[in-house]
This record gives sequence, C-alpha cells and structure tokens, in this order.
Amino acid sequence: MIVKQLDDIIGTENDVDTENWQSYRLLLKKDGMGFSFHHTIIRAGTETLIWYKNHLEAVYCIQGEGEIELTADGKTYPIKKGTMYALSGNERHFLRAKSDMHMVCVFNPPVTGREVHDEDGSYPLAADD
Ligand code: 9YT
Repeated sequence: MIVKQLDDIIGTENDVDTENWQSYRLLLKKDGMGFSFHHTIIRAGTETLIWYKNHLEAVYCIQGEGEIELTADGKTYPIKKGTMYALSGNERHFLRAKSDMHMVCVFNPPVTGREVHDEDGSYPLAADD
C-alpha cells in the first residue's frame, strides 16, 4: 500500500512547476499502479495548448473555473468544480483557466517523473511503454 501527503510532495522533484501550471505528482510509473496520478493547478488567466499523443488523460476539476476547446472542431466545454473530462481520443486542445483550477489528473501510461510539454504539447512515451 502507498500513502502520501501533498505536503510530502511540495518542493520535491515530484513538484513540477511551469509557467502555466504546477503539477504535484503523487503516483508515477515507478509506483507500479499502471497509471500516474497528479494534483495540478492551472494558473488563472493562462491558455495552454496540449496534445497528449502518447497518453490518455482523465481530468477532474475540484476547484476553479475555465474551459477546454478542441482544436479539431472548436467545440468548447466549460470547466468548473465537479467537471470531468477524458481525452479518450488523444484530442488536441486549448486549456484555459479563468481562476486557478485545481485538477486531479490520471495518465495512462503513467508519466515517469518530471515531464513537461514539448513544442507540440505532448509528453514522450517511456522507452518500455
Ligand atoms: C490538465 C493538464 O493536462 N494539465 C497539464 C499538466 C498535467 N496534467 C500534469 O502533468 O499534471
């Protein structure tokens, strides 16, 4: 069994800070669960182009407000506390935060550590995934 506290993550290598978001990575590939599990804060006022070509991601908003826009067709969905979206088709999208959005995110396959978005907005696939 694995038990972790957010306080144990803050300020460590599993606290990944970028201009638009901060990701507390609570479970990683090395934890052996088959997925990674993050608490991510999307900063208020930001717009991020994301395209997880190599991962499926589910996201559950627990605080804050914003929207997701799919680049393929411009469809836009509001996000607020209680909204879940799952990128079941690796959808390329813009993520916009009106206020700080606290998101619980699950990645399959799991991320391995300190991944940040590349120029396409994706994360690399681990060598053995
Ligand atoms: C919702 C989302 O994809 N935000 C970007 C950061 C990512 N969730 C992460 O690595 O925690």
